[in-house]
Amino acid sequence: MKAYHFILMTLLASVLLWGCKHNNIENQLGPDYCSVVETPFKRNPKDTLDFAKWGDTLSAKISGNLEWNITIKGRTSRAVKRFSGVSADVLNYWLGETDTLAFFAKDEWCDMTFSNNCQPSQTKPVYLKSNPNYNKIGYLLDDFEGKKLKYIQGKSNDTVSSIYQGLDSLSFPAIQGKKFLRVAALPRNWYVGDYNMNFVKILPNLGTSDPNEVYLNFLINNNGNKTNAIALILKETGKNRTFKIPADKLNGWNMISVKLSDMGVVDANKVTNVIFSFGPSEIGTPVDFSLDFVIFTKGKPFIQ
Ligand SMILES: [Ca+2]
Repeated sequence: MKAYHFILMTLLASVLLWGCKHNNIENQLGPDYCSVVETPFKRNPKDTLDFAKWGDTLSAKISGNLEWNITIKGRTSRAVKRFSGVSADVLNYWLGETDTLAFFAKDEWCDMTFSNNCQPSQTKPVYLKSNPNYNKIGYLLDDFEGKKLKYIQGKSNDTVSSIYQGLDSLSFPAIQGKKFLRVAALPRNWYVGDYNMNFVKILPNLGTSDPNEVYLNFLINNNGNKTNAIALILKETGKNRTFKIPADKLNGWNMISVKLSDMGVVDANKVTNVIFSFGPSEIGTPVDFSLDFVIFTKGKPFIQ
């Protein structure tokens, strides 16, 4: 009986101890335990954000390694960017990236919200004094802003006159800035022409030459035309690396991101040209598409 009592008491004690411990854990997760040590926005009280001279856009300190979230929403653009983490120190540098096909823009008011499990969320309005500097986010080849009307080199004389670039919105409004490249033609042949961007090397601009780390991103719109045939070509020391853009499946503006290694690139730093080559999918059918915001990014696509 004594042994039975001993075992029973031990079990009871274990259950009680586990219960106390369990309550302690619960208390640690509760609102009494965690608190905000340093108010969000205290170190950055300005309500104007200039990406040309950016610093930390939001900082806070919480009393433990707890989950936090920052959400930035553009009132005009409807662009959204979210950051999250688990830490006591929150120090966030926002460069103007977006998680959406909408882009943050100069002269826009945004609402920046900080939330965690400790306190009700806090929101601060922030005015964007400048456009994001995309060369801090990646390596921008072209966004067609500030460009003048220019013909693209075409093969057939009868099509060249109807190919143009840099026009304001037309019937297909821009979603990045105000301008984009539009190619429109009714060609006689399969091949209409190409738009060729040559540039200085990727490595000094992006900090890597690993093709597994480099993505090429671009906005493309088929302008409601299903008979575009567009290929993306990367020139890597004389070799052509080709990706067929699924132009017939596009709907409105789309962002396409391609990892360079998936195109067969061996050394990203040896890529010297990005070429968009275009024509009709059937002879006698039109070509009409728009292109914008061609940017290399490191480690991840521009929009994840
Ligand atoms: Ca643009």
